[in-house]
Amino acid sequence: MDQPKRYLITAALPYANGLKHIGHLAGAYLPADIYVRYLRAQRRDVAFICGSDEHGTAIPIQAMKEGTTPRAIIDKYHELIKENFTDLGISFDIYHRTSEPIHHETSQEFFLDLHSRGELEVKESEQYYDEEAKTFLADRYIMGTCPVCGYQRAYGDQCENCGTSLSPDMLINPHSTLSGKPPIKKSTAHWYLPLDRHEAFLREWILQKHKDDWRANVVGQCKSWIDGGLQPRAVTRDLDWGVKVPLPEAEGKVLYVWFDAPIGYISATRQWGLDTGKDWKPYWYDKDTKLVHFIGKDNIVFHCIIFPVMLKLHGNILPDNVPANEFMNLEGDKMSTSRNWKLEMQDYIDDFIKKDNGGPQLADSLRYYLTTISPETKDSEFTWKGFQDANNSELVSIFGNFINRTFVLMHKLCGGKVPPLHNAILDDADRTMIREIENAKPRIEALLEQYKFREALFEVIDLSRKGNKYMQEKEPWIVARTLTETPANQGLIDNCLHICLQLSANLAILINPFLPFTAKKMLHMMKVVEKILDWENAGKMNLLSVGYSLRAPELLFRKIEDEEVTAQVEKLKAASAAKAQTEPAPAPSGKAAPGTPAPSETPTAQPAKPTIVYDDFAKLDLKVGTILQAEKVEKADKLLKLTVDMGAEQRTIVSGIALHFSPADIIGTQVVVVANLAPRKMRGIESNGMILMAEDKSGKLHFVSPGDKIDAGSGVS
Ligand code: B3M
Ligand code: ZN
Repeated sequence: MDQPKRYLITAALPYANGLKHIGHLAGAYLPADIYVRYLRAQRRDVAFICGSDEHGTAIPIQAMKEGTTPRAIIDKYHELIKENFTDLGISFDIYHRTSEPIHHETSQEFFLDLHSRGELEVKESEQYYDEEAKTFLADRYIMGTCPVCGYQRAYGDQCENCGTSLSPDMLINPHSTLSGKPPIKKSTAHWYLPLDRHEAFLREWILQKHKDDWRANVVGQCKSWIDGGLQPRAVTRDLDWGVKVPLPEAEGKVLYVWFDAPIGYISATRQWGLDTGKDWKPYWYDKDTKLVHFIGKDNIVFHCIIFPVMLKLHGNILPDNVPANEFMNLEGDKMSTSRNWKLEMQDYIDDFIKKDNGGPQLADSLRYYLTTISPETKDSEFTWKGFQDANNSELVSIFGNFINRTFVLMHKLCGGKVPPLHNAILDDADRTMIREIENAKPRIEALLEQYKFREALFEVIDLSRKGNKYMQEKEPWIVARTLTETPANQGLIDNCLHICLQLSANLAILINPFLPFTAKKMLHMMKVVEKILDWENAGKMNLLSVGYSLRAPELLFRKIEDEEVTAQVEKLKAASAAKAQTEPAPAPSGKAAPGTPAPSETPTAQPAKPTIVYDDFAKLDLKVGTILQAEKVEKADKLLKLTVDMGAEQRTIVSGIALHFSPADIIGTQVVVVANLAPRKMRGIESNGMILMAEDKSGKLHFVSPGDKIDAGSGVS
């Protein structure tokens, strides 16, 4: 495989509107960091780019919530998030900001370039407008009910309950988050990126060229977007917070945040070039650069469809891969800022790393557990018990224990020096262990190159497990008892500890991308310089010279106690209970919500369904219906198209229940239908009515049905 000349690695730019949780860390930043540390250990030319995403409606909305200015919000969260990443060992080459002038300049140039090439379209359209606040309602300034899952607090750009990306027009019962009022429609001009013009390119590039080397979930999401019909995407907004649209006729308009944010990768690279004296251009223009975007799955379309089209038009290189992760749940439920069911990086840092018995080893404990449960192919779950087990029975008992035993025994039985290897008396067990050490490198390397971090880490731990087993078999402490009678047995002890010490040095190299603080500590114990961690040294059996004296062992990891775990679970429950008392109950959740963006709530408290009078209820025409037919809606994995017998008529109803029921199973089921709901088009199908569903604690949906079979069309009251 040809090696690229240089690497440009990006991790999604977090919105600087609040603290980020460990779902974000596990989704993008930690895997990116592991990959980058591996590349650096290979002495490859790499730039690791990240920074704050400081535009979009999320920022001014948070400012309103905190009673301050957008500027104060970004200044505050930029610093906090940046420091959190440092504490957790995320080693960006630059952590930039999209509020910097160089970014405004870069994205304006980018926009003008596309504009002057005729690659953007300008169109007048009717958009939601808040008459009271005298402003257009872009993205998160508008809320309503999600047409897919029924969540009542979906934003104009995305439903945070089911992850579907939305446009304001798709919301049911839209209302302004500024005044709480229903908006009116008003005409306004915007610039669009006509994605439809690029369908052939996207099909070829993603669905052909990368169909095998990109993750299946990534290709699958792209395919459903492309098959669903690509539409022109507005790249400007009527807002006053953001990068100004650099055209005289665009007064009062800014670039859409998802237009400028990915350009943030480019402006950050420019800044990094200025800071380091490096030429940044080849990183974005030379085909011999490998560009990899690390993101969470809710960012896939932006990084795989929209941004690549922009890059292609602008003459830049395209990403070689976009290893997007699925979501990480927490203690049996999806992570959620609005319900306060989360573990922020800050909390972990305060409760573990910055405590008396903490320190960077606790950063590695978290990095370890998050990597072992990395949601690479499917959603995964963080539990405190799981964290404790991974730390105590793997890091402490296997890896840490091996290193510790090796150092203790080397001091006890070999005078604190690296013993020689006596080739003449090597036995099978020794030779097998040596082979294992040599073979681990290519295996781990192949996994890392394929972004399979959890498997790669498993291999490292497995190697230390083999070390323990080898030592257990050799029992040098027992052999030591025979020395007075058979002094030549020192040779057996030497061989065992020589091999274990070379294995320790190998483990330092192999663990370094994952647990950098641990690798550092091991260097200190081995009294060697950082250079030894070069990846090319892995697999070698001469890393520590014979006769070299090593330091006394230090414990690499500490145990996590039961009380710590219980306290965390309680803290989590208390925080979410406290939130539930001050906030309205969120609508039922069907499935895991996005792991990457921190959901922010609207500043206007949403009424927790106010009391109604009987007349309000009486407006609902509820009827019993019998499902006659059910089929999946093409290109919409959540929707079923149902034909429902309503007695006097048959209705077509589109329902967002496809993830919960298979069509064949529900034929003949009796359901309760809201029969007088205004018709709505979903995926081109007119839906006439809504089916009532109940959701249990696990998020599973159940039909609300009459107890006995009754005539279709019967009234419900
Ligand atoms: N800030 C959304 C997110 O945090 C967005 C990512 C931008 S990456 C260019 O999920
Ligand atoms: Zn939804």
